[in-house]
Amino acid sequence: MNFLESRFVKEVSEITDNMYHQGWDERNGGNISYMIDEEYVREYFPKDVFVRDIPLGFTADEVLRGKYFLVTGTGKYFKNIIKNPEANLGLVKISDNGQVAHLLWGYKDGGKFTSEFPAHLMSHAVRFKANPNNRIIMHTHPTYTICMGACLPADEVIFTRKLWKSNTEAVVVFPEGVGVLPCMVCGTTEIGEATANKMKDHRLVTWTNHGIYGAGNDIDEAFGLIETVEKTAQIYMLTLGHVVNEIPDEVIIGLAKLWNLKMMPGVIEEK
Ligand code: 2HA
Ligand code: ZN
Repeated sequence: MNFLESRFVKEVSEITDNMYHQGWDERNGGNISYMIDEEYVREYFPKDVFVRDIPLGFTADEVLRGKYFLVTGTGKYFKNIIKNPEANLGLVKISDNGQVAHLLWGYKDGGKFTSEFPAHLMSHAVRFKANPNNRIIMHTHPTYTICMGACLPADEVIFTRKLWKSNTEAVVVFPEGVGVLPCMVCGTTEIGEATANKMKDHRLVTWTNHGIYGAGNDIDEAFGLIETVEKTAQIYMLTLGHVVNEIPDEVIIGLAKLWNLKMMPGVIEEK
């Protein structure tokens, strides 16, 4: 079977096309990594034959060694993936020493994985330990989320509270709240470590003045988390300075009780 026709390539091509059309992924903005179980890889690659090796530039966590990832390429545009997945995506296997990505498929024009691969792999390791079903790390630049981060202190309790108070869906979709990082240099192992540290408690982490990371068991979960933050941030920004009806704390607590959710502590005072 041809990997180009796999559901994995199809899913990533379709969601990146969707995200581009949301206006979130200008130029080469955004990146996705999809951990694919070996049993599925074997349906397309009966044995490992590597096209070339690409150094990671850091040492991947032990839980990721020998694992396979379908990853967007550095400098590649989300809008082009659906037209030419083989040039814009790559399937890599993390080496046994955690220092190399063995390329099995893709990056056809000599490219390599996204510059944010450290943040992706470090986040995968943390989410995988918290939840062995996690498969997706997704990064994008949603406009209203970036606007909202610019209008608030870089504080996850404040950011989460504003989201929960603006849209009744928010606490239901992300009861654990949203992690917030201050503005930092991206593409580095430092921002990767900081992101992964937040991913211990959150499936969502914003990078102030830059964008957001989402994690999930599948593309729908990661995308659904991000689109709910973005929709809520849009509501927040469009009503900023005009709000008459803010969601009362009692309703947020009521929603969490109704759905049996554990809320991020310190955001809403329980009475
Ligand atoms: O890949 O989004 O954060 C382009 C970016 C960098
Ligand atoms: Zn980015």
